[in-house]
Amino acid sequence: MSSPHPLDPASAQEYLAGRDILVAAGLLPEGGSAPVRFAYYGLEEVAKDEVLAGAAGDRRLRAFLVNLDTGESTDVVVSLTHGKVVSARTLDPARDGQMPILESDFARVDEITKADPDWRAAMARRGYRDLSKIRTAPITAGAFGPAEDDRRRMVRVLAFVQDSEHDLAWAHPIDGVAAYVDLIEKKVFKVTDEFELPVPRESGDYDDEAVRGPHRTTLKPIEITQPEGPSFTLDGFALRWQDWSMRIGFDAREGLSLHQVSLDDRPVLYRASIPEMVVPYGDPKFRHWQAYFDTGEYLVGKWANSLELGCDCLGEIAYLDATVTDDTGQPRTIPNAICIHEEDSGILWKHTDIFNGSAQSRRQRRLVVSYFTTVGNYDYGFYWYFYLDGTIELEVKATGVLFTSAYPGHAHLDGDHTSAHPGPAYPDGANPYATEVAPGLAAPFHQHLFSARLDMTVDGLANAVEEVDVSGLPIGPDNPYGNAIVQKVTRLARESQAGRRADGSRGRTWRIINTERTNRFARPISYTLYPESAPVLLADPDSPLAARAGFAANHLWVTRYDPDQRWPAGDFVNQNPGGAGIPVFIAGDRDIDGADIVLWHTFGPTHIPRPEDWPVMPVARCGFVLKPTGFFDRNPTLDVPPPGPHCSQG
Ligand SMILES: [Cu+2]
Repeated sequence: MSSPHPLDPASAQEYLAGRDILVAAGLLPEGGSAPVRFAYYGLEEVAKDEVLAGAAGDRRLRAFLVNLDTGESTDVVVSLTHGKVVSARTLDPARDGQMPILESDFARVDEITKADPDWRAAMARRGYRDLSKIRTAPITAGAFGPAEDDRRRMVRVLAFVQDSEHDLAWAHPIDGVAAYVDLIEKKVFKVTDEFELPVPRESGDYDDEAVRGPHRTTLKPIEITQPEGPSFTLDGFALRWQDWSMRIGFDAREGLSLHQVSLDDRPVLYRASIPEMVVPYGDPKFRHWQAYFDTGEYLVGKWANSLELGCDCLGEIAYLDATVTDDTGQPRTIPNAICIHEEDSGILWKHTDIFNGSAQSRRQRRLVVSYFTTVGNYDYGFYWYFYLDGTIELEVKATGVLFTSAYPGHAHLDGDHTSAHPGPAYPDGANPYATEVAPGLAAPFHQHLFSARLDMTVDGLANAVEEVDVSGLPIGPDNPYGNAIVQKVTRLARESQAGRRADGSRGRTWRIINTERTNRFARPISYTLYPESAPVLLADPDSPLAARAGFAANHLWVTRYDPDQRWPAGDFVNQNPGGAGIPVFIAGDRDIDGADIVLWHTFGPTHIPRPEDWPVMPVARCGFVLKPTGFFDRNPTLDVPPPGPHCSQG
């Protein structure tokens, strides 16, 4: 095995080698009776100090093992370098939570649910006796009590009807009923059946011409060509473009990661990724538990799409494959999972000077590193942009199909087999927690809250964060006409002070400064984080969900770098009782002024679905921007040539 760079993703050969070590250690019985499966398998990265010192480091893999018969869950780290198990810890589910959902859980849950007499009776009462048309959606359980439920490795199941092979099941939710499935006992241990609403009938099959209409014929071709090829180079996982350089990583849990992002050979980010996201739904009825941590519970990287040239990405594209594993730890390659390309991005700068007659125009360009993943009904694209002027942007594209329920008040939909008994659930015949998106079809209000982990190294390791607000000043002796504009700068000195909210009314930004290096104005070299000012977690701070999504209580957290602090909702998110992740990280209240620091940035939309989001949702964008702020001494793009000789006059 040729030796990889310490930050390269784990290879197929490495996964197999790690598997052999687990077998030899007796942790993975082969061909035997104990069905031990991998809920996660990925690279355990070498610590930063070793990487920066140029050490090869110990190449390690981490495996989350689950015994399907006993539920025993073991967190194992193996060293490939030394060919041995480094650590193995058995989880205490009541304290630690459960391992993530397995791929095979989807089929297992469907089988278990459909075999349950109570659930079948609930379906039959709604007119559904042919279970072959019913699709089950297993939803992670959270921790809502009672304790005897929380002790189980479990999911909750909602059901949909798929009328024909190509029908869109999400258009036909069977509302009011849920099955609670114990994945270890392999049985339904509870069915909640609270109300009945007609199953919405209108087709949502957007591939069906009868639904979408004929394709429009008025779009003329757009072709992107780069006759001399792209301006970037990719050497293994090392990417260079203009003054940017970085390494690309990929993990089954968090998906794409970027490492050692530098500009002009000056470091900016040691590591950037989106290690968690939560999608809490705001319907307090029987589905109050509906909230997915797509990363920690379902593993977004594992569901990465294979991208198609000309469909998903246009132009001169370089692709990287991703290697993940299946439940048995066997490697699986996702071809063309990561897309790298260059895009024109409109005007970079432009001016027509009224005095000297100069008329100049320059084109902005960006390097795009992206991937797309499908988690159940939703699809998410993660697009990192690097611009000529030093700007870094993350854009998340949310698309796919809304998660649906039934909307009350459409008794006329009551067809041949369903009767409406919403009872006290919706006394007014309206649902204040959802939008009606098709007749009798509801899309509950929800949030998509992402956590970006930004391990900053702005021109070096000694960094600090300043919160910068802008405001006017009242009329006074120094401001007689009341026009003054000032910045209020607050240094975040300790972790306890650094849980912060965005504030659009003050133009609030966070400046990551180097505490040792200054620019030609004797000001700190810095980068500024520009947040969007969307709501943070709307669930009550005393709610069971808020306890498990501590990171989502604020837009910003700043912690001192610790190689073990990787996951903002904790290492084991599924059925975690709460308090893990960020609340633990900041409990030591460490000094973050002039230190090696990590920013954790919460962002994402609160989604009030629109009728236009149905039956498939046009991309909704969210993200953040990082801009150099005194990192350079002037506009670093004066040397960008005009796009053509006719674009430069005077
Ligand atoms: Cu949404």
